[in-house]
Amino acid sequence: MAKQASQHGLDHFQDIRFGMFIHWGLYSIIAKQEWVMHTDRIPVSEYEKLVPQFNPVKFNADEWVSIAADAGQKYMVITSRHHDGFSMYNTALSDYKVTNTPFKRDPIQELADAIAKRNDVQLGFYSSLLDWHHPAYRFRKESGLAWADYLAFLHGQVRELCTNFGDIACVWFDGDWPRHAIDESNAYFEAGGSFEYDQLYDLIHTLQPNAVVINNRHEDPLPGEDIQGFEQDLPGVNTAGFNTTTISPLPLEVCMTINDHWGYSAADANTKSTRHLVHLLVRSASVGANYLLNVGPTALGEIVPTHAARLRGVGEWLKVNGESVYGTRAGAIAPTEHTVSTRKDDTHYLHVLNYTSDCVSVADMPSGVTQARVLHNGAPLSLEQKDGKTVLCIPEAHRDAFDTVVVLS
Ligand code: JFZ
Repeated sequence: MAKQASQHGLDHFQDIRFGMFIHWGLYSIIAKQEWVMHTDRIPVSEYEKLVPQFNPVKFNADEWVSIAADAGQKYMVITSRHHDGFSMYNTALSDYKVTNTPFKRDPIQELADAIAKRNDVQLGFYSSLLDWHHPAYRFRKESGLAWADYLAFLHGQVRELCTNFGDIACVWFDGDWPRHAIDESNAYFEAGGSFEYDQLYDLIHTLQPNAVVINNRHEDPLPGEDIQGFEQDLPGVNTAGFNTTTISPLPLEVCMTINDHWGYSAADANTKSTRHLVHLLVRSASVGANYLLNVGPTALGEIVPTHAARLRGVGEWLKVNGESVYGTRAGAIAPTEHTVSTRKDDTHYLHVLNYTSDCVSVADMPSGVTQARVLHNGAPLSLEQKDGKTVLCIPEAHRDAFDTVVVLS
């Protein structure tokens, strides 16, 4: 039976509610998202030619961490190694890594150092279960390596991530698909192979008792998985087509792109508006989910300025209204078309996201609520009873452009 994260770690992870996801790697050079090696059928030997080109001279760990902090994001989950198999830190277990590029530096170590200087952001790691580069994963037959060699690599890297960078927030796994290895004639074959999750998760829970384990499997959580993750959709919504899982009683996390791709995509200008991002964050919080919002930095090491600006916009809203997000749990007031709610013990936060008229009515006002005030300016609002519902009218002058929070106590 696999261990779980500590209760403190689980509570803390839910309290922090908002994180920055970072997809960054060799693929950022091609600027056509993180799957480009696969989608453009680039052979390993060709893809390796990106190594001498990787030199993100504009990378500044303090700047990335301060963008996250300004956005109100309390954790950063960065790709330690994505499906392309390239390690973005100075792993001892592979030469295919960032410190062997012209950049030479270890950006993840630098992020850990930048984070250690402050107390408002934590580091977490994305780890790919599949690996298009590792010979024991892909070129099983001709390499003479066995599945056990890949497992030793994967588990060994997770041990490094849990040992070398101080206290971490989470390990975020991805890529648990049936293994398609490649044989001598470059043909795919189904190759099987268990990731030995019990051991892998135990390793994390032993080395980092407060860190939570997430595996983006889109299936019911396994023992040792602390958080149930949803990708590109709110829990219970399935626009992406792959979010058919039932919602478990575990704490939840929603991850989303800020535009339409994870890894840097030069052609993608479809950035979500600040208002929409605030809505997605509070809609996540209202169902008890963290919101992990992705950015794909450029090959030069910059978070795209438009993305940084949107994030800072969310942070401006949170500076005033953060009380209605951090430390809250799923709302007790049922969502309507224009409102959702969050809750902290006996205090309920009604988030008015859209106005079609001046008043909103609440059909299921929790008993004991006698007072209402606008969070951002303290203005008292009256609670009128009408047709068995509680009606709240919010004068225009008291509204927030993104989400007017009404504190009910
Ligand atoms: C995965 C990755 O492949 C992708 O590159 C990115 O890192 C994202 C966060 O996660 O995408 C997935 C993973 C699982 C499914 C679909 C997309 N799934 O199970 O349907």
